[in-house]
Amino acid sequence: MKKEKTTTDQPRWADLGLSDQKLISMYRDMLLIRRFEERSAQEYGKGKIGGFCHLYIGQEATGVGAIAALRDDDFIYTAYRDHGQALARGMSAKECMAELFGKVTGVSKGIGGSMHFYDLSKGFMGGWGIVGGHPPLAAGTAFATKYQGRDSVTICFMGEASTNQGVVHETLNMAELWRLPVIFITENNGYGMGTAISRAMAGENLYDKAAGYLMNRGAVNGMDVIDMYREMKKAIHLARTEFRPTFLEARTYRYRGHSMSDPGQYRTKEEIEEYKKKDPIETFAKELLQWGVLTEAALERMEEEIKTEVQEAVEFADASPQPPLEMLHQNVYA
Ligand SMILES: Cc1ncc(C[n+]2csc(CCOP(=O)(O)OP(=O)(O)O)c2C)c(N)n1
Repeated sequence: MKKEKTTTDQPRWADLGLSDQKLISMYRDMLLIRRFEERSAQEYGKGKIGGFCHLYIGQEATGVGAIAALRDDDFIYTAYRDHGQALARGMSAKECMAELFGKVTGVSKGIGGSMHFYDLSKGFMGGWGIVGGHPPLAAGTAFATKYQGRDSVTICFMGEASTNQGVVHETLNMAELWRLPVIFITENNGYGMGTAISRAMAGENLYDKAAGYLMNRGAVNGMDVIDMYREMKKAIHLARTEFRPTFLEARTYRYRGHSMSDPGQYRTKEEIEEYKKKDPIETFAKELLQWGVLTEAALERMEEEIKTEVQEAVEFADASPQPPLEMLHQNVYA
């Protein structure tokens, strides 16, 4: 039922200055990611997509809420579960699907594939496959922008398992010591491949790991796009105005396997169903309807538009050429 907007009864985002248009675009981004990824799974099954393919389904609010809080001149690093964040940053469904298909029209010219989306023009610095390998690069970019006297911020998504890597700790230490404008967003989806975090990590709260470096830190509900946006706005403000880094633990969940070849024997169907009850897209749709930001008809229209967008992306990817043979020797060091 639609709620009347009164001064005493306000949506929980009332203090964030989010226009209806922005709220709708955040919702649309999450829905596009979900439909894009569902279709990617189908195309993988048909053999159109090869190699690794890690889906983001369930985690959409984390990427969208964080990226919606950025400026165009900010930078993003992420791990291999990168399709959703690329779409949230405005990389087109066509170019993203073409990359998955290994085609030259893809975001990385078809030579990166699922784990290595990249677009410098959007400050999207990849798509990295080595667990814990990219946080030092993100700190490097933050160092560079500070050195250049710019007020850009760099954000770095990583999985919770990466925080067991020594290099991540070296990076946290230096980020705090050097006051770098970087935000480490650890997407705690509960599992590193088939290993539950409780079996691999000492301690209760992941964000405690940043305590040793006295870094600004905390946890956020990563299944909630508004909570994510709110916490990111605070962290971005600190980074932009005071060069203070933040370690944010986004508590989320992935519905699908670690990658396409995961039998999923390490968790129960019941557990997955419990999380689906808190689905970030469905819960946000309900709220937007309640507050009259969207109507049922608008939601249906959006669903149709996205269906077409994803279908056109697949057709584009399918019809695009493979990278030419001469590219084999380009962009290699030796
Ligand atoms: C240094 C390194 N060790 C092991 C692997 C193999 N590996 C790939 S993904 C993964 C699990 C990482 O889990 P997490 O960081 O929590 O990210 P999630 O998959 O949950 O998004 C592992 C161990 C790797 N890619 N790099």
